[in-house]
Amino acid sequence: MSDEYFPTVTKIEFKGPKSKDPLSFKHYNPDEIILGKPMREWLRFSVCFWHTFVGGGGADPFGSPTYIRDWEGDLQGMDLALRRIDVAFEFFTKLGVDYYCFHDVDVSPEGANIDESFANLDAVTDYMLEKQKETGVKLLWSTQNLFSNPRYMNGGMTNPDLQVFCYAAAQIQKIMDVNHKLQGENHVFWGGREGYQSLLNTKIKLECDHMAAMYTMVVDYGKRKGYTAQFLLEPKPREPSKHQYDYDAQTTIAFLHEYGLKDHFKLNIEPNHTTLAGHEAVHDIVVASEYGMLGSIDSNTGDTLLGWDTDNFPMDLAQTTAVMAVVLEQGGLGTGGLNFDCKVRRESVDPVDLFIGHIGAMDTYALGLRKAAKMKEHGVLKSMLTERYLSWSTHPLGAKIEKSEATLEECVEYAKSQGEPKKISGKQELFEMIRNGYIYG
Ligand code: XUL
Ligand code: CO
Repeated sequence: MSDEYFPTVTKIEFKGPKSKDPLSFKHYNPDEIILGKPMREWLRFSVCFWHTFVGGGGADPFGSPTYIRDWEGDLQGMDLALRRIDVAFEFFTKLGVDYYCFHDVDVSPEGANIDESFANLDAVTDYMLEKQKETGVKLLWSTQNLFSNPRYMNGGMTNPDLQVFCYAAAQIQKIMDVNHKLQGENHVFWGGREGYQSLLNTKIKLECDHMAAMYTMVVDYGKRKGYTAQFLLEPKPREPSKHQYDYDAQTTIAFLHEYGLKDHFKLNIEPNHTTLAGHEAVHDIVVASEYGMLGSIDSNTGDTLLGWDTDNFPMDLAQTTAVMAVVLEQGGLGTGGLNFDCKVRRESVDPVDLFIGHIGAMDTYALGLRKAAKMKEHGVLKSMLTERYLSWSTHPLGAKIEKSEATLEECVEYAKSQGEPKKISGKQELFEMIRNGYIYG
């Protein structure tokens, strides 16, 4: 085996929109300045470890793994784990991303007991720290997997069994320590099994109380240890649970308010989770941003004909433009980023397909950024939106209502003084036409 795992791929370069080379960027030019910041800073791309280097190898409920990954050979346990780290850092470097993300169990094998699992994680993450220093690639976030091991079949933080809850606490505390060592910029909580399969055997409020209690302990431990990573909750309405408590952005924000946790958390929004919740793909990104809670994005897309979380690479320019418009409007993602929580299709078996998927998606986001920047510079859509709500700022009663200082009587008096409201067009088609002019023009 050569000492490179992707010997046919060299560093991916920006070659401009006319390039026909699939292993080149047509739109992503990392150091080009757009609206005052380099593209790489607006976009903060990250590769996820799980789908890219572990996953099920392309297995689905109807068939076995398909991917060709010769670097794995017959390796097992720690040998396989360390090999994957080498492969991953070669991939990050050749692709030219600044960040990556992982779950504890993605990068190191679980041992016979907690201590053995933690020792494995320590050893692998020590090696990851070396690779980070050698390559300059940084950790966007890490997270604890509280859903794959059978012990978590009834949930982690919301498990009816106290012993499992405490096991989850151990895993969370350990990943906090590891994340701190690797200078992770965020820490994600995704609760795939924090929900239920049947109302008959579930106490919903008690389970949510327990989950909130865990987060309160997490915040407290973080304070005591000088933990600087931003905590992020990742909403998803279902899959694998029938119902997941962090259903969508609004539900999750309400949960954080209810338990007094709002100031310690933001959200990591995944558009394919948003569509599973019955919203259009960018809905939760907009909601989270408007409430000042958009921390990071697991950028991917679903398939309109399949109802589940297919984690396709985002290749739709209208969608990436809409996402980047929100990111520009809030001045960037702060410590967050655009993490590709995506997998190549089961039929895309070649290692090089991993590059193609990421390059295609990075270019789609980069072009989306360029289009969104033009939209923002011209400001046409924004002024149309402002105009739609103008009545609220042109009459003093509007401001009074917004400050909760008005009475119902004042509203009635105003309604009577004005007579029947005029019909005012919502102009949706005009908004769409103008938006299309930027995307396809
Ligand atoms: C699952 C999902 C997770 C989280 C991290 O749908 O998105 O991979 O991003 O646990
Ligand atoms: Co995700």
